[in-house]
Amino acid sequence: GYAVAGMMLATGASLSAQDAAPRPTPILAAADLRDGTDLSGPWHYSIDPFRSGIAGFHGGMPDSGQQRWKDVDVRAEMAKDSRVLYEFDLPHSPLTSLPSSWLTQAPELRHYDGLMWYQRTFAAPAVRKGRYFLRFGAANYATIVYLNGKQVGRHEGGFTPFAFDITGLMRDGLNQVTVGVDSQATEATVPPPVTDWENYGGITRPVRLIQTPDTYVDDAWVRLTRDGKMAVDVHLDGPQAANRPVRLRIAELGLDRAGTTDANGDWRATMAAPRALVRWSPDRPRLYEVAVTAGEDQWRDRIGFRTIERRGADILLNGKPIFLRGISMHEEELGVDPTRAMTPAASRALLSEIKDGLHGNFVRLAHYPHSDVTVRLADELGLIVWSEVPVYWRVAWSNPDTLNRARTMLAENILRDRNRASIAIWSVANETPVTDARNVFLRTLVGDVRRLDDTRLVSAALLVERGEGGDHPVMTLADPLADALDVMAINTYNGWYTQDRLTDLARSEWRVPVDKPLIFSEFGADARAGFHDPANKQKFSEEFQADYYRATLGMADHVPTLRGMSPWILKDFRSPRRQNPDFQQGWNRKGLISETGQRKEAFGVLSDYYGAKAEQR
Ligand code: GCB
Repeated sequence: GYAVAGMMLATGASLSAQDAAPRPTPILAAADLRDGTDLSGPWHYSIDPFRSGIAGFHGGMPDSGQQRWKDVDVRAEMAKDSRVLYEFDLPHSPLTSLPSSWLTQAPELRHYDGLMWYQRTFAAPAVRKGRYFLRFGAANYATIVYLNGKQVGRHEGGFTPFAFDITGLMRDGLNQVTVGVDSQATEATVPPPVTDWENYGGITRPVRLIQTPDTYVDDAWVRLTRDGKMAVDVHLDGPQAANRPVRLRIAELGLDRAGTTDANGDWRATMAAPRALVRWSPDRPRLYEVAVTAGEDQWRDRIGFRTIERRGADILLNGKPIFLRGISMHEEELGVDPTRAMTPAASRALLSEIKDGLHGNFVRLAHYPHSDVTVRLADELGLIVWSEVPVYWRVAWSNPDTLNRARTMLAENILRDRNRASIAIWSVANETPVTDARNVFLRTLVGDVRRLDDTRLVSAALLVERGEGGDHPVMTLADPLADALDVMAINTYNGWYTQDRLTDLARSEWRVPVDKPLIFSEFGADARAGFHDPANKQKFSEEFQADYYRATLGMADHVPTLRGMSPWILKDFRSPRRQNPDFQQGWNRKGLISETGQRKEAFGVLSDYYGAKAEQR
């Protein structure tokens, strides 16, 4: 599709040197807390399965009658002049409500995978001053944006934010925004076409018009360093970014520090952490109002402060060893017809099941960056987060464009979220078979993480080799990438995808490097909520799943370096590859709760286990 040709570096990210992590522009850190106009609500939509609005059928520019972004009154022009032809008319096309995936917007779109056009108008502020950005929380997968008939930019990647400066293209009165979103994955995209989740095409997170002064705080990162100092990095953008006075304030802590940006608009400072600082932890998720001022601009965020490190096989939070009592989740809300639009309420319903229901302190946000709504809520509720990019299964390891895509989305993810205390682990990949090309690719991503954020741990969910030890399975981690990681993570499904008897699992032998923490980033078994089979405990019964959890937790207890787990998965989620008509009906049923929130028996097994572990501390 058009998604691939010429779409790389769509954010304007520069990859000048191979060793520099790409830096998307603008960053607009903490954009969700900036003043702006929410463009959520009704938008017109129109399908374009042959991408006629992107290229003519013989290549080149589309015919003028197919140029969807045109700012024309189709009806009036055709009525006036009988030679005029338009084969679209977005302002008279049906309406739907954004954000949401188109899969739920009309029954005939349930399996649509391709290019979709969206359009709406908004009124310019009566008095315009400073700069205006059009900021998308996420659009899946490749996006092209026009304002008043002119292209403002493109972006690739379904789960990270992007923004365009539209100051110069805005006009008085009504402005027309047209957005083409193409959901189709190819061998070269990230993720590639085959995954185990629904590909929710469309604009799945809010679109906002954000106003800033001409020179504004584009990025600010305030954190504790590994040795417990307070550090700040600020980047200004605009005509007066250089040699500009800036100020960091955390009023509740009496912190007030002034500085001056350098010629590039950067200010960096390190200082002693204030005495009164209460460190963020799952038990006490304290957040502070942080302000950075520069000229007319006032940047703010709510930030928690903590340290996270590895010492030998231990993970230390604020200097103390911690066990991660977690679970994995997809970005998919409860209900029979989810559309991947995470409202605060939808996110809270899921995270509170982890925190209160399971006695958890950890969540793996699989398999891509989740909404900022969810990450902020994890900050607030006190859940430690594993955040990852969709480098999943069979990626085109040797394709430099694919690598650039992955690097750009990783950078966008980290730059959006590195002020979130909840995030402890950045993961660069999931279940990727070992090859030389893959090792080079993933080591590049690990290097990028370390350059962008030296305060967190790096991991990847790895594959493990299964062998026989006579009467017990022998699981060996022989992945050369393990060297590059702080935390090793393994997905294990013995007893579900293998013929192992659950009663043998506890005797499994784990051969893993002993000098680093290990996490079970996944284990799980399907069960259809309400299907009981106490006598035979066949697969898909609640009893089988509960037994599987007991057995796997028993196995986990015998792995000396295990420091946490995020079983698969909190909630049943849509997956087109799961078509057992009796039990799955298009859903991966490994949830501990069903799609409507019904708890399965295994929920109680894990809840009891975590409850007891939480007491042990
Ligand atoms: C895995 C994948 C996850 C799948 C899960 C499953 O290992 O990482 O995305 O959904 O297994 O259910 O098979």
